[in-house]
Amino acid sequence: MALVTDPATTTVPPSRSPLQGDHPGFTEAREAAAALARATGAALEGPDSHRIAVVLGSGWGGAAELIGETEHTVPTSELPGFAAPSVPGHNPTVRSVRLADGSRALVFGSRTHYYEHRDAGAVAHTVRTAAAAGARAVVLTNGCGSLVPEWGPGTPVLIADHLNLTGATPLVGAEFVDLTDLYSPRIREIARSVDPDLPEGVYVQFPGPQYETPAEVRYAKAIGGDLVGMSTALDAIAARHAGLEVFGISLVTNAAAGFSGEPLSHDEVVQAGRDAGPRISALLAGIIGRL
Ligand code: 8IG
Repeated sequence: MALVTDPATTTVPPSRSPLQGDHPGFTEAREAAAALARATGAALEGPDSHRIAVVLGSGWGGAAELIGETEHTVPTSELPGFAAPSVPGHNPTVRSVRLADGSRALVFGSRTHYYEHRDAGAVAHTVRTAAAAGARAVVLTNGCGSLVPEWGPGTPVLIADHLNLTGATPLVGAEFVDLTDLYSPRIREIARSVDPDLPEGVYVQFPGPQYETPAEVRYAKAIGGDLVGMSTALDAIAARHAGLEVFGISLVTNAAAGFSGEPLSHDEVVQAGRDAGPRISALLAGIIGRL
């Protein structure tokens, strides 16, 4: 059978203006974007809207300062629809940042993870809010485990594709969203113009919150994975569905279970992020500056 998508059943083309159509989560995202516009003085479309959104994952927290000048910091608790975060070290604010060219970006200090509420709709709210706020592209960052021995802690890796092993989706009903080239080849090229040595790999999202067993890590490797984590794939699906161009970049914070002979700890993850912080912050700022 040929792997060709029938246009008649493809309701969502890969590129369209953000947040078109009806979806249960879109209404609340529009409300959150309106509240964000009030809090930041931004428009919801056009040159004074937030044209890019960035989601900071584990290890990426230091990047916000280098991306641009923070003009407003809004706790997500003041915006409709954001679940209260439950991860130590995660910062539940969204910043309105002025980029060097005068345009505006939204920088989310944390994300909602699937494992927090077992609700992919809660995960999707961040990127849907970004789309409703006028963003055209979203930069998804995360900390992850590595299945590639050469990619040790502190290595940034471009996400080329993903395997969604959560069994979940932020989509509801017959929403046939194309995920070919989900992770924008255009923006990956821009990233490599900032750092030509950036490797790229396939990110595997497990549901979490437990880390993998060594057997699950071997399985992830056998089916084509390079990185393991607990985020990003669901966010990316929701972002594409919302009409955003998606870019994903991981920071390896640990060798995946069974690769290093050491048990995994959250402290190790936090420390690897601290050590790599200055370098990956500069990298991220460089990429965003060229978008
Ligand atoms: I940071 O090794 C971080 N997040 N599933 N496995 C999974 N998630 C992670 C890991 C890891 N490291």
